[in-house]
Amino acid sequence: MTRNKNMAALKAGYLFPEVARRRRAFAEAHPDAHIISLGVGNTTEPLPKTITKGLVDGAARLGTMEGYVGYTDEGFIELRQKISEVYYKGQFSADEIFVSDGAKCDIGRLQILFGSAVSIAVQDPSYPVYVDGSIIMGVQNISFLPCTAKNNYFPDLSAIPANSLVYFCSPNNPTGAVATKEQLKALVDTARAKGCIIIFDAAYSCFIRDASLPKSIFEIEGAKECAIEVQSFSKPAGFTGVRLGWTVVPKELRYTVVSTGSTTETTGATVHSDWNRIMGTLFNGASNIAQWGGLAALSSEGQAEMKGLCDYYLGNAAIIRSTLETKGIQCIGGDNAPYVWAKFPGRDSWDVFNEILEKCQVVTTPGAGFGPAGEGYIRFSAFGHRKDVEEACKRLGCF
Ligand code: PGU
Repeated sequence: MTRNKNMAALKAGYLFPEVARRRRAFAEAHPDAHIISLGVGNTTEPLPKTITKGLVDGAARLGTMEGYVGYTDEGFIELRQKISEVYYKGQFSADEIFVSDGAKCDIGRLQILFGSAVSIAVQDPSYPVYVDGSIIMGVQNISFLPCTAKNNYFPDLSAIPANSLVYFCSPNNPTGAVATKEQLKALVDTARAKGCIIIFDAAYSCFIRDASLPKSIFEIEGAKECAIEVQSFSKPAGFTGVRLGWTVVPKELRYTVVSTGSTTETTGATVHSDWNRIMGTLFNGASNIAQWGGLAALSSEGQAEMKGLCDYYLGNAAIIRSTLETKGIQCIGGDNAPYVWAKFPGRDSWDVFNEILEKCQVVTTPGAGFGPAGEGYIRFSAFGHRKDVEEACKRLGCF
């Protein structure tokens, strides 16, 4: 039996297990150290009351004759309708919303939809799953679109190859930058003109506090013809371990190619019908208990609880950012996102990661793990108990 040869094309291990490996090695060498993690973006606060009740009641229903349900296919209809109403002003029918076990899992399955011959374009830096997942699929043509201080963290759209799959994450992981409506409009117009499809990752939309900033690609006219959106309950509802998310695939979305200025539809099949086929074949629905939790999260009390959780983490982010800025370290993010992106000019980001771990016993994430343009940066995650974040900041103050 031979190995999937694409595995050998991956540069290194997945970023976060590598961070965890270094943390473990440090802990073994320093058994008395109290290590604080501002590394992986993992929620830490307990589930709020209404959301917990939704899960508990859901589990109890499964123990009754009237309440029992088995496979739920693409998700409970009520949940799909509620998602459309709460997040998209009802502009999607329930069958355009596919409930999933999380955004990361759907990003992996979406790659199957487009196969290995596709060219992809990604923001650089960005969530490593876009590139690593594509490499595992056998994708060879990858365009990195630098997003740095020089371009105000928005890529040069002219560098997007025609007919490519474009990954776009806003608020961005790791920089925390959020694209404006005008910028997303330009992205949508470019995608339509060049025959591209956008996979828009909105996993952090709940952290957007500036009301002028878009929370979904579907706030932009024309997006239904060129975009898929992945979303998650992980960060707003604390469902990183419960697992629940969704993907919106509009029925208007078509496979098209553009060459010498003209657009041709490549097949009668819609992306929606293919996604239905893939999900029906490879996925058996999200946990029904998680879905009842999701429904509770979308009730008005649940929405207030989700906002409370996000505000808590944004409070942490503000503390981290002001600590770093007081030290004269240039930062962005943390205001509409749970990550602070800090600049260490001319430094190797793994070296800075090691230095912070050794001097402060604080775990971070090195920018280079998010793409070539991340070199020289460190990502600080705002997910943590307040007292740990305060303690970490005290230590960061003196490194
Ligand atoms: N999309 C983005 C942009 C993310 O940053 C993350 C989590 C996800 C999706 C995952 O969403 P789920 O719905 O929970 O599947 N990123 C974290 C956790 C690390 C990881 O490997 O997912 C982070 O620290 O970047």
